[in-house]
Amino acid sequence: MSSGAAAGTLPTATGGLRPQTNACRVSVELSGLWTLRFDDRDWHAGIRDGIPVGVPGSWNDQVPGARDELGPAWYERRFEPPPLAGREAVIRFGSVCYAAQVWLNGTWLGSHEGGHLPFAVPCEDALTDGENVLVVRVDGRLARDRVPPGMVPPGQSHGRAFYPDVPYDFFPFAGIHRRTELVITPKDGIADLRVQTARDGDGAVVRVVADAGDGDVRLSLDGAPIGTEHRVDRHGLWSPANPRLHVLDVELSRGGALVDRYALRCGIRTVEVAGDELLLNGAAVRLRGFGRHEDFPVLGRGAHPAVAAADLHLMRQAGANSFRTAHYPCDEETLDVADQLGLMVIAETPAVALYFGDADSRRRQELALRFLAEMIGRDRNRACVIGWSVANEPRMNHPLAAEAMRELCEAARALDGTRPAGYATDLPGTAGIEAADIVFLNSYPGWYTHPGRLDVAEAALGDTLDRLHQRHRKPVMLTEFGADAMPGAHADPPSMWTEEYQADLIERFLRVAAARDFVVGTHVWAFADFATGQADHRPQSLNFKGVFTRDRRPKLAARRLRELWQATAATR
Ligand code: BDP
Repeated sequence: MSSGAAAGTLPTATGGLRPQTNACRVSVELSGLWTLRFDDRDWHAGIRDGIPVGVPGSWNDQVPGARDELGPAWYERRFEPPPLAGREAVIRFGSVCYAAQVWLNGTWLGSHEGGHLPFAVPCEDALTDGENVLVVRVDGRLARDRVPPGMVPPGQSHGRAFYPDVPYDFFPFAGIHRRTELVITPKDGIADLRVQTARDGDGAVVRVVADAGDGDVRLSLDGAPIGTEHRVDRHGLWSPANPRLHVLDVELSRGGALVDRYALRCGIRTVEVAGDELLLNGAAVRLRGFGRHEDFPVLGRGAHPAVAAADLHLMRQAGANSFRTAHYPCDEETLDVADQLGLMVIAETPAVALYFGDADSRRRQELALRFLAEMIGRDRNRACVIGWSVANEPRMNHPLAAEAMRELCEAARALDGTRPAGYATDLPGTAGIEAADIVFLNSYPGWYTHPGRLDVAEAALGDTLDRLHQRHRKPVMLTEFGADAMPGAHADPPSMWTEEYQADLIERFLRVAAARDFVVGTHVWAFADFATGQADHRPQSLNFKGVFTRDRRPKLAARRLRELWQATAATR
């Protein structure tokens, strides 16, 4: 399992360059009302007697009786395209959960496995001038050979049983979850773009690689021509205090005629791990923020820019400077907001609750590697993304587990040597952590252990952090900690499930972390309450560890965090 070989065989991002509309390119958004059918007859040529359903959105909370439905189901959308004028066309999906098969006018276009990541299928041969019928078969069923896995054998699940039968703590929403676009681009145009930064004194050097075949490529930054290497001084760098974004323009011409153009709005900054510190633009930084699910009433896991903007504004208002996209890559528009507001992001793959040693474990690992490559391919030019989380809470009870985590961390570094990689573990001290650049720790004293004992929990957390650091001698980030709080529940002295208990636990744990220089960040679990399957420990099928309710009303902890975090500088 050499990482070099593994990385070399990984496919590149299948979503391609993010769509945009300009003089050379057209993106037609296909969001809106689609038609849906919940049966598995063959509807690839077009659906009869379907029902209306909103896209993006999960079907589960839109259609009465479909809450636990995971498909397969069929979606249809009719549209008239603008003239192709000799250009290429693809249909690009931002995320379909979990597997998609796509037809246009009865012609097979392609398929994709895995949610939360974009993919594009070429369509110009099937496209007609008039009305076109786009059909997508969506399969959200749970299976052991999928990532994340479902219906796992007893003993391979983290906690208690859920319905639907998932080994992770969030609802397995299904549907077309993000933007779908008809994307028209010039033939042999700009296929890919890579912007890498390296520290140079108190500024940074940017290297731009444009994959554009033959032709003249001209680059400019904020309107001024630049070469493929360009120095930016400290005033031009992106940071939470000054989230400065530049516009990188790429123009491709052949024989003196403009063939293609692409404008990338990007921040320029560097990230390094040095000793026990995480450095942003050469200065030590500590992350303060949340783990955030994409979850909202009615939308399910469907992306909406208003929710993304509202959430990240609330984070900023609380004084947060970062979040983790638990437990899958977030929507691209959310990253736009993060870039603009100066929120640092740990981007996580969909590899949650992996387990090892059965007949499907190599397939799951191949999928985890593929999804990691797709995520890095999509997000590698983002200033806001400052680290990769290659997995969340894998089962470490098999010797292959440590090897798998090593392989994923090494693959992340081979694909992108400019950001630290790690995986979130709830089992400190297990093998495989040495492959991580930062130890990402999920820890729940005061909740799953030491219930009701905040004093004991505080000491236990300090002890875990110290042992972890002594053993691994690298920075530690507390990627999860928290307590469920029922909105409106109060007690004095605080007791479990009350808003006071949650706020006090968070305050104590922030203090424990602040007292240790090697702790480079604290992310409260979670930003907002979120939907789970049904389980004895999940009242109303919700995880109540949110600092905000599912509809984004603040709990006591929101104000407490604001008081604590607003007093903290962005860097130490
Ligand atoms: C952590 C998991 C997270 C859960 C959380 C909890 O990473 O997905 O939601 O526990 O139980 O271990 O609240």
